[in-house]
Amino acid sequence: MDDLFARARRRIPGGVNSPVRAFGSVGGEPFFTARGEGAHLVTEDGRRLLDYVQSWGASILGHAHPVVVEAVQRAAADGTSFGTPTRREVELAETVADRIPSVEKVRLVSSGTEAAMTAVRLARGATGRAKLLKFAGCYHGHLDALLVAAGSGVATLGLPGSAGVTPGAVADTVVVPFNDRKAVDAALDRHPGEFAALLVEPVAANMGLVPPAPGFLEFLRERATAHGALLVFDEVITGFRIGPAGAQGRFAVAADVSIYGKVLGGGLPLAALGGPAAVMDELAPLGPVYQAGTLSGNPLATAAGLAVLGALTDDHYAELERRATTLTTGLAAALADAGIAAQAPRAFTLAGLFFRPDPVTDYAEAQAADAAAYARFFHGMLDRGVYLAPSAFETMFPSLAHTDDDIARTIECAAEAARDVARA
Ligand code: KE4
Repeated sequence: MDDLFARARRRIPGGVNSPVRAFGSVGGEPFFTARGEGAHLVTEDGRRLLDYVQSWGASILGHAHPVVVEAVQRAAADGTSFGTPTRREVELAETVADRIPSVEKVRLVSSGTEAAMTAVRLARGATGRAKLLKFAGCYHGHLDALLVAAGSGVATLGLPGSAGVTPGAVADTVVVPFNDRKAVDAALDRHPGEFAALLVEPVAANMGLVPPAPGFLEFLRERATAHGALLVFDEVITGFRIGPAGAQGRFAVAADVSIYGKVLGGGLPLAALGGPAAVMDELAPLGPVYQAGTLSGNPLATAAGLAVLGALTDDHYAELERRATTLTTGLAAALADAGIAAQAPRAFTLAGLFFRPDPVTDYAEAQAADAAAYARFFHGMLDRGVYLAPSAFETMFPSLAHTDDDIARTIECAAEAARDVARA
């Protein structure tokens, strides 16, 4: 078989089109996927892997689900992009607004980064303020202003931020620890009246999985209102994933601007930001905050997104939560039985894994977890046909295609892989 990775490295930096795919923090070379089948990936070298990455959370029904494939095939037959308004953009915006009480209007874009970048500019334009408060370990895409103490690929590669991000680009970005109320108050008090936005992943999933402490989101809601800043929930992962109305539904906390992606696009390049009309109407062409995109609201992506949202019922979320519970309970037991200090947190339908003796509440604690043990466990599982994220700073996404047998097999593999880790 031709060496795809060697060819890739000759023509693509690092051989990948997104750094976290490169296996940099777990070692070894990435496999190449030929196709997806429900809960599985089929690799170019013929392996069939049980996939808990599910395109980093973009797939919730499982890969190549018929309703998505048929919707995209039908849409493609009519053309791939028009650069004009289309019916499905209206239908998708209406669907999001119907499900998220705080969202009256929606702007569709092509990636989570683009949605976050637009949300930052919108918050600054709407408030006339410059400062941004973000949380260490949260990741909002690779926009300059938020590439400080970011999670996901930035954390995976151990980068302080990124070369090319100028001090000026982050001069107005204040970073505090997740779940740290005192640090939030200190930042707000240090810069009274200057914050345009408080940005947060309502359930942090890019430093590993770290749920908000009880009352933390309500605290951020109250402080944002008190200080005249917009509360921006980055729900690219949690949106339509942890419940029908994402984190805002689960925690009953309304954001001023909400960011969506992944599930919303059904695996196609689509993301969105939404909020009250009074805020969203600041966006061009109505308002002075410019934003644009050739492929925004792409007809194939809106077809996929509508197909996925149309297929999801409340019962499906209950089922996903049951599977995540079985998975995390089983993983915790398997690792404990092998005498390994590990945590397997769950946030509704999301599952996490940290190699450390006690629960993780912020980025510093996530960074203190045993990344080498994670890497050994990752390979032990991959060798047994189970694909976890190739980074300790990500999350597991059981899909509706993962059967009880799949999860039982995962736990069996974990017990064996845990013994490998213990022996190392
Ligand atoms: P994209 O620009 O990658 O579509 O979305 C950026 C983004 C924004 N907000 C949150 C909460 C996110 O998790 C992401 C992207 N997630 C990572 C994985 N956790 C993408 C994987 C990658 O970078 O390849």
